[in-house]
Amino acid sequence: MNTIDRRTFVRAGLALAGTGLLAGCTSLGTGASLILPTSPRIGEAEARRRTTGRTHEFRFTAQAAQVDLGGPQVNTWTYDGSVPGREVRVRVGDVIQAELANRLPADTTIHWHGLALRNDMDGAPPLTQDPVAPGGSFTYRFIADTPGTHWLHPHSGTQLDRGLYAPVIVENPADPGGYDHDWTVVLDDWIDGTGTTPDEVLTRLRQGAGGMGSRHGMGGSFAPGGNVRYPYYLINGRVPAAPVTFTARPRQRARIRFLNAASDTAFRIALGSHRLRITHTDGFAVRPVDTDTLLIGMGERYDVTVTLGDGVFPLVALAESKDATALALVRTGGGTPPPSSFRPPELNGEPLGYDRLVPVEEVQLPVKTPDVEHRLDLTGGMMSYDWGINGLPFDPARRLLIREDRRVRIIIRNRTMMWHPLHIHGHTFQLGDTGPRKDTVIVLPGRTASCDLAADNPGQWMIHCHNTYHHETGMATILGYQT
Ligand SMILES: [Cu+2]
Repeated sequence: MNTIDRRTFVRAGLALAGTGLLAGCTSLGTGASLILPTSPRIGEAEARRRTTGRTHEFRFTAQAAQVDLGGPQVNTWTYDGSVPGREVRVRVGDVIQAELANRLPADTTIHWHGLALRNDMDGAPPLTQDPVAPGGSFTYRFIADTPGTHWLHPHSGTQLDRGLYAPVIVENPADPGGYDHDWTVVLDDWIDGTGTTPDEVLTRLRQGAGGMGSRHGMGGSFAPGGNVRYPYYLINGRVPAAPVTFTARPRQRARIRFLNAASDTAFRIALGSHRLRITHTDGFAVRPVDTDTLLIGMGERYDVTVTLGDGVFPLVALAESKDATALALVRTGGGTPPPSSFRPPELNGEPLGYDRLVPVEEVQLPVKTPDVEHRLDLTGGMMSYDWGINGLPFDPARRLLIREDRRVRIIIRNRTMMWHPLHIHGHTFQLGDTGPRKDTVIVLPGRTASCDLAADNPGQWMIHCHNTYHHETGMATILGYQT
């Protein structure tokens, strides 16, 4: 177990709060009293969660390993030697007990992305726990009461851009079902072990334009969707030359859970000769809507159902503005797979916008005037690589202060030339008045996203861009409950 006293980091935070060094319009006053991860309020919130009482035990060993991507062999960091890591699958209300053993040469933790779980299990060091040191371990234990397609990954440096990620499926018995297969499709952009580590990518990005055009260069064009050119794009850890194949029978229905685990790449998705019926985003049900293609930002998830034709079909994820694809195959009959670079015409359709997603009634936040409003301007640029919020890089002493049981509105304005998938920990929000419930939202350049949430999960929570490199260089802040 962790040898460092948990209170060390908590005291450090309190000490800062008393110094008056805090800056910014929403910083802590000297009198502010935060609900910390060690507060009894965290356990009280957990006691209010509905549980089945069933516990599922998992063990994740974070370790270096050589991984076969379907041809390319890469040395990288993994959970238990595989990319993606083993899928966690439980039912809503079950208890997840997961031991993380750290055999990496660096501190790490597990963040449970999409789960509105108890604050001290959120895995965001040093805010919610001390990092787990090399050779150390930490056991996560919490009620998983957020149904849907979620995932887990570290929350340290650029580790997410290695092979450290795994799906977390929280099944909902109330889902209508009506499908024969349940497939998970994990998208990723890959560079680690190909001659450049994610840490080196970060260094070059920080060097700005001077670092561009070098080996595995940062894309010279200012593509709004991402700037790192990756050698490979993967579905379930495989390059297009050696795709995973999902098998079924014609006319069967499949539920496909898409999850974008990439660090700097949005993907446009299509299944050749099929329409996708979207049923959920970020775990929350929407009124079913059909589309040829959808765009999925880093950290986002979409569940779709498809009624399968007869033959072999390419499931293609086009790396947005990067002119490269990831591939899987769906096979229900005979036939020759298309070439690995094939792009189904469905990709040329208009990707479905958030405005066409309507949450089902059960997941809609009741209409309420917000008690508090926070404005987050996303700032910075590609050249200076100075990503931040309200013109400032991340400062652990700064908080967006809120109180329990209030309705909170967070207005995110993108003042940059790139788009950013913003992720809020521990909560889900409703986009606008009637938009979908989500935990990660793409905010396009010059656009604004209004996110309403119920402050029902006390603690200290990260809000950040899910572009690993934007997050690491400063586009992050903290949503802080105070007493
Ligand atoms: Cu960003």
